Amino acid sequence: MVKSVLCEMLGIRYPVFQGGMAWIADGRLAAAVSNGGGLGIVAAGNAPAEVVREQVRLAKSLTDGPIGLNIMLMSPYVEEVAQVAAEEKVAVVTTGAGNPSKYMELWRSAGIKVIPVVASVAMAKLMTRLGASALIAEGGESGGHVGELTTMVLVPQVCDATTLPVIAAGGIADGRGVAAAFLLGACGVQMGTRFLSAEECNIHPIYKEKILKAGDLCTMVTGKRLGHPVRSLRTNFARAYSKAEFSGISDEELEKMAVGAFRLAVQEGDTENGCFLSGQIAALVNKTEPAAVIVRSVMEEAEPLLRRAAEWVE
Ligand code: TUI
Repeated sequence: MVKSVLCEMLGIRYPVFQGGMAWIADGRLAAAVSNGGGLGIVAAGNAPAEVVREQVRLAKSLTDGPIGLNIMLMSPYVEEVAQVAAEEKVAVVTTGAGNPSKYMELWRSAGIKVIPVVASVAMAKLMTRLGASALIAEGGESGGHVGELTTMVLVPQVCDATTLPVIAAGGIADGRGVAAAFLLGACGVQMGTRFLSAEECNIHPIYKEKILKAGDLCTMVTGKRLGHPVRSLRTNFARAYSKAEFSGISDEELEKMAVGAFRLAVQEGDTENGCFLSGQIAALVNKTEPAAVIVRSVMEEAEPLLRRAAEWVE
């Protein structure tokens, strides 16, 4: 059994978070992960507050384990969703795609553990000062909105910048990734792409198939021109969007191209107009399994690797 301070802090068996994937991480997936001993996280994404509340309540009704809520800070409903987190008293709030400073006190005073995603050392220091309980250091190998740095480079620097527990994310999908993350100084991991293949993950079958079939070079980053780089599968849509970014079209037209693209991927499996968010590690995701099996097996794989780490030294 791998020991981690995160397990005691959160009352979980395995130090494995399921990423707060917008449009994807619903109450059912989150509950399945928490029932498997990890931390299941409902994603607010761009959803209105009442939809988020409903999914949080659904998750809680399906598990006795703790439930997290991921708040996407660029959401038009961010203010209301921040209140829902406090009202529903979720165990953990994670944040993404921005700076959650102005909500920290609201969540902390509701007894919620705040665990923001940080993509830089400066943000790690700020969040430590503002009372975060732990930090998620997410490298640009991840799917969705990405920062500049890779996991290999970001995690040790965040560990040096804080006394808080650090959870590594981006590019982790098996026990090797978990072991590597621990050797970089992390005491937990967050995985998104690996959970896309979970039985309880309610995405369109075409999306799941694409992840299971993906190879090493199957993702690309688009959206840099508008300041929101996003990693997704290299589909016709992603190629066309990328081409448009370097053409003469206006920012407004470019923005219009992406409207509804996450939903079209998740709900319709539309490869012409949908944006299939995925991490670079998709090539290592090859089978569909219950979420609980994923949580347990990555940690069971990591265990002998961490033991063997000592064998490098005479
Ligand atoms: O947030 C994510 N992944 C996401 S969010 C998303 S939805 C979206 N919609 C429209 C445009 C872009 C995204 C899909 N995937 N991961 C966590 C993450 N957070 N990655 C990077 C960051 C981050 C970036 C900058 C966190 C903090 C930050 O600080 C900015 C600042 O104000 O200094």
